[in-house]
Amino acid sequence: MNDKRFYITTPIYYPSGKLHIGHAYSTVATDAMARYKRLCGYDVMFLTGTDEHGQKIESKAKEAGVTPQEFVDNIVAAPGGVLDLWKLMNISYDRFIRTTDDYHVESIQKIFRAMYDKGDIYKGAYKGKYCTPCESFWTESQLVDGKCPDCGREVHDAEEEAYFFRASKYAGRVRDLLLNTGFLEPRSRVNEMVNNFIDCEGGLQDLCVSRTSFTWGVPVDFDPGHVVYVWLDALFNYMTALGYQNDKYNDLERFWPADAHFVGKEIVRFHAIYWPAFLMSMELPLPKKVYGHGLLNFNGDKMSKSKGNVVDPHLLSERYGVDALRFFLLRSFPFGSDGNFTNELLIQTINNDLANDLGNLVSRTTAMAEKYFGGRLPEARQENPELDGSLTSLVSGLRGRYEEQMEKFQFQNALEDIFKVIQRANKYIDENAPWALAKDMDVNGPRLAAVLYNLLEAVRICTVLLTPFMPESCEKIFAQIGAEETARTWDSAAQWGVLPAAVSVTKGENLFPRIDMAKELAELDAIQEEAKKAALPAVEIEPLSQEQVDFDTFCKSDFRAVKVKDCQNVKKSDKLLKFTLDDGTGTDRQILSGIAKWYKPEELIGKTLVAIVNLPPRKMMGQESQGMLISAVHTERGEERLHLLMVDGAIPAGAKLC
Ligand code: ME8
Repeated sequence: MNDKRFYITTPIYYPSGKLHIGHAYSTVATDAMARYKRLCGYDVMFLTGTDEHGQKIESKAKEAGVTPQEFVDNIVAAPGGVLDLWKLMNISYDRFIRTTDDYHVESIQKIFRAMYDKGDIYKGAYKGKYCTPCESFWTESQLVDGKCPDCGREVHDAEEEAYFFRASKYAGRVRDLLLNTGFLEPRSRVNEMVNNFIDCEGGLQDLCVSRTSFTWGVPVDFDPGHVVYVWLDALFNYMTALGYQNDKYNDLERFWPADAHFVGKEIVRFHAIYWPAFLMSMELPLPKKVYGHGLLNFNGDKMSKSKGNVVDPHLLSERYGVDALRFFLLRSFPFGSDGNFTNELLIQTINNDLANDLGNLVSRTTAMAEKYFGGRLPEARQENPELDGSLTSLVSGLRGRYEEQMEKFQFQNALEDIFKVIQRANKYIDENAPWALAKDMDVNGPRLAAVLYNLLEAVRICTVLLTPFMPESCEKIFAQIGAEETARTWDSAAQWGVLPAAVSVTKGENLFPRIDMAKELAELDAIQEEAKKAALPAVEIEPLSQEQVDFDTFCKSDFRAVKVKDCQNVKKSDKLLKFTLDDGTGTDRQILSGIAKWYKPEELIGKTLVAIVNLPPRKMMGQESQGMLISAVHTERGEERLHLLMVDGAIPAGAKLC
């Protein structure tokens, strides 16, 4: 059996809505790492999944009028859901766990009981704020302006019976783990964790690990009414998915402890403090590393559904191809820091790196091999150490440099090393001017063959190393440059001259077409605008007035049915319409109304409207308005809407409305 093993995980996603590009970021990075390790010959276990319990899911399901299980099934397994997205993005996970899977639920119950039996979980009271209408507990810090973050109403002090985990007991060991080992990376996150949560006033607090105010969770089997806190439930997925406390799988011995948990920086706290403390309590080996990657913002702003600025990985994959998107995510942002996603950066990266550098190199090389040698290089080659050395020496150290960066999860640097070679190879074409050599094939044929062979070798080695990032495109490149299986391996990436001397080359499709930046940006902006609008409330109405009006005052307002005899636009005004109205008195009444945005004059002639007729007359654009037409106003997806109040034509002009 292969004794090189590697276990890597992504966070398991909270299926409360559609996944966005930030979610895809963790998973694409984990996938690249898993593929890299497989390339290096490791037996890899790559785990991902979904974290399906908790109050938020319960209330979202309620809003949607479905059961929580139906709600999560719809997001995880339905078309366009999480499983589909990972398939689309070529995520090569080996196992997918859902925390609602029976085996996981049973395992969590056993773990909870074991911690309780050991005395590490005890019963106490959870003190917090309570919102009665929402039946929700909140901590002080969750409140918005001291009010319920869900409904905005007053909250009051309350206590809920709850189980607590003795995190405080493990504070010293966790502190030591963080400060004195390489457990948490990047190192910059270590001090933040220690200072804020362990060395803070009061030290590391015990953690509330059960709730009674909702039911969508793993039930505590020895105390009905309690469900297990969602983070305890979720974190243990990394072990239950290997068979810990269940018979479903039997991979613990082989894969635990995990080699790396990739997680976004905002959930480092759970992975770097509570997760090791739980494992210490269960006397289990600790994972080797937690890596807290940065978050992606959009145009400098946090991505959020309510702002309508979440970037949709389905849409981008469709427009640019999955590989281009995967590549962009890992090429453009250093993994440990936050990144600012912009459409310009995306298109620029695709155009510069993929279309200009890599795409050009592959298409120029294969096109020349076809043009000058009919696709098959002659074996007679004439090397020129002076001219070839700068390319071959750069290529020969590439695998080592790449490996060093990949082992540190520095994907951006690993790609940078590859692209230095690609750029060098493009320069090598210009320096050697194959088109000039081709003018006299009798003399220069062997030299030209050497130039093209060297280029193919450079492309091959870069492609082997790019495979974890762009698996499909690399397959296509291998096919174009005639690289068989043996020329696609990790070992072959450290060897020069693996392609056969008489290699066969076929120029294929253009792998990365250039994108017209201006046109594309305009289209993306339009899509973005639509998304923003869609995120706004469908209908917004003005809150009801709190101020009361006494009956007599109200009765003074004289509302009448008025029939439109004529209606015209007012010169020099794009807002006003001028109405000539029959108000039943026999004398025409003129009213001006700022509704030109919503109505064309001819639509209104003959209609019966409602007007208040005893307002003092006022001048608008030099013309007198004798009253006001009544209309209904509201906002729809951020846009103001107006409808004139129209009444049945059977109501005679002048009829009083009261
Ligand atoms: O946190 N940029 O689930 P989740 C980069 N269920 N990464 C982002 C991101 C962004 N804008 N937004 C989210 C959870 N992520 C828990 C995990 S693990 C036992 C339980 C990342 O769906 C986020 O940091 O809210 C996290 O790593 C992952 O997406 C899942 O987030």
